[in-house]
Amino acid sequence: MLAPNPISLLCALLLCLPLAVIFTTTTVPVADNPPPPQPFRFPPSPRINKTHIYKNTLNKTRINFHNTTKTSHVHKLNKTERYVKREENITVWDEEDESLSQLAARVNPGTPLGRPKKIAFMFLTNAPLPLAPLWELYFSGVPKNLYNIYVHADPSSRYDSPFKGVFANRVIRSKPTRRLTPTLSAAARRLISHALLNDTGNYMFALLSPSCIPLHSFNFTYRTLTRSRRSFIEILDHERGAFVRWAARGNTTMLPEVPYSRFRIGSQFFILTRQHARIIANDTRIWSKFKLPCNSKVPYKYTCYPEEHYFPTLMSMVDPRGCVPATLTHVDWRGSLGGHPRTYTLSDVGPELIWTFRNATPRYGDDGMNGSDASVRRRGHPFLFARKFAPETLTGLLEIANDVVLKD
Ligand SMILES: *[C@@H]1O[C@H](CO)[C@@H](O)[C@H](O)[C@H]1NC(C)=O
Ligand SMILES: *[C@@H]1O[C@H](CO)[C@@H](O)[C@H](O)[C@H]1NC(C)=O
Ligand SMILES: *[C@@H]1O[C@H](CO)[C@@H](O)[C@H](O)[C@H]1NC(C)=O
Ligand SMILES: *[C@@H]1O[C@H](CO)[C@@H](O)[C@H](O)[C@H]1NC(C)=O
Ligand SMILES: *[C@@H]1O[C@H](CO)[C@@H](O)[C@H](O)[C@H]1NC(C)=O
Ligand SMILES: *[C@@H]1O[C@H](CO)[C@@H](O)[C@H](O)[C@H]1NC(C)=O
Ligand SMILES: *[C@@H]1O[C@H](CO)[C@@H](O)[C@H](O)[C@H]1NC(C)=O
Ligand SMILES: *[C@@H]1O[C@H](CO)[C@@H](O)[C@H](O)[C@H]1NC(C)=O
Ligand SMILES: *[C@@H]1O[C@H](CO)[C@@H](O)[C@H](O)[C@H]1NC(C)=O
Ligand SMILES: CC(=O)N[C@H]1CO[C@H](CO)[C@@H](O)[C@@H]1O
Repeated sequence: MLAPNPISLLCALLLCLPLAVIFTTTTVPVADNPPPPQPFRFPPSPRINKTHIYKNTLNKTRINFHNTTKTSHVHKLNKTERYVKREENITVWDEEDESLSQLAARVNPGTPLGRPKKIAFMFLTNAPLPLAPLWELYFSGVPKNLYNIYVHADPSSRYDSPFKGVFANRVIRSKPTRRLTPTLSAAARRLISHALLNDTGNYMFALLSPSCIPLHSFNFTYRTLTRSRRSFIEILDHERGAFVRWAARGNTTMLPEVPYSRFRIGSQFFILTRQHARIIANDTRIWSKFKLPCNSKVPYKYTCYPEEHYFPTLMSMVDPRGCVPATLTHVDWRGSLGGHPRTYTLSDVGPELIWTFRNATPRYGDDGMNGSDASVRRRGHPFLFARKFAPETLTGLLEIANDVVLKD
């Protein structure tokens, strides 16, 4: 399944996409005593001139869409060669990423008063966005000052046509991404940094994949997110297999920054407040562990999903109460295969499927509260997105878009 056939978009799509959280609640023994949570506060923002560092980054992002896989066209590589090429050392996080990140950490923590808050839609992809026409409908007629779109597009993938419409010129400077490596979390951090630096109006930061669909109108989602002061990020403790995931880089490597008792697991697809986006951009301590490569031996090799570990662990350490510990991106892990959740095909698509997602309730994890808190009783947040939808579902989704998918 990992054979990197650049011709097959579907295959490319599957490759990038995540990843198994094993949703079972078996208790795992706690390894040690957790240190007290780190204090959570911002120093005053220094006045910085970001122009000279930031100016050049968005513009270098233009992907040479037709030339990226040139070598593989000239020499027809066999399967082994393609595999080796894919696995060549790829950059996880370099100095450029780090300076951008540090710059982003210093942006204003608040959005400007008197102007509407914006939602940053951050698409993490290694394929053209097959469901783009549905997203076009989603954004059509929406005032441009209510949202921004950012795309991280793996430059080693092939893109037959450039991103168009609302996605045109929204590709950030991107680097290769691979499953089972920290490159997916690095890409998400890169998106966060860009979104922080690009617009002080960005209030919520939603991570999406090319197989995600919206489940409500833009208006509904906008209202839900701009009224929240908390992030939506799944934070699960005591997941089955957590120890192996934690120990994937060696069973003492994460220490002392990330003791096993502080390790958390959750869906890659989060929606973060500006404050939390800034914390992630500023973090070097916890990232220094999660960006390390995993042990290439079984079983560690196949438990290397830092994008499902780094963000929940960091948020749980710095500000659990600032998080609703659930993802608002619906997914079905029943009958998952090879670390991939259920992928809906054209025959699955219909009004009932959308209604089922809307009636479902998120699974709430660990937010450092005891269950007696009022905010816990008020739970029952709506799913705003769902995955995974195969490219072929587009026609079915467009048919029901106006009457079901985008109608509240
Ligand atoms: C910021 O830096 C750029 C390039 O170094 C310079 O042209 C610009 O004048 C500076 N702006 C401020 C407000 O200092
Ligand atoms: C591909 O690259 C060549 C040079 O390497 C350039 O001349 C050509 O214009 C490029 N094609 C496209 C479509 O960018
Ligand atoms: C692929 O190419 C490599 C080196 O060119 C060669 O050693 C290997 O035997 C080839 N594999 C197959 C399956 O043809
Ligand atoms: C990848 O990096 C390792 C360690 O830095 C090195 O030993 C290896 O030769 C590199 N592989 C390639 C294909 O560059
Ligand atoms: C944000 O991105 C848009 C589109 O690339 C660009 O026009 C705008 O100048 C950027 N804003 C800043 C502050 O970089
Ligand atoms: C969104 O809501 C605004 C006012 O609340 C309305 O003017 C606009 O038509 C709505 N857009 C859609 C697509 O429903
Ligand atoms: C950690 O790894 C070492 C060597 O790989 C092993 O001997 C030890 O039992 C492991 N400890 C735990 C707690 O798994
Ligand atoms: C960034 O992290 C450093 C420690 O690594 C901390 O001293 C500083 O206050 C943080 N800044 C922000 C804006 O969170
Ligand atoms: C949760 O409950 C335990 C005992 O029931 C108590 O010691 C602890 O302080 C509580 N934690 C919070 C965050 O309220
Ligand atoms: C100097 C430069 O190349 N500017 C370009 C940066 O990117 C925007 C949008 O892609 C272009 O409009 C600018 O011309």
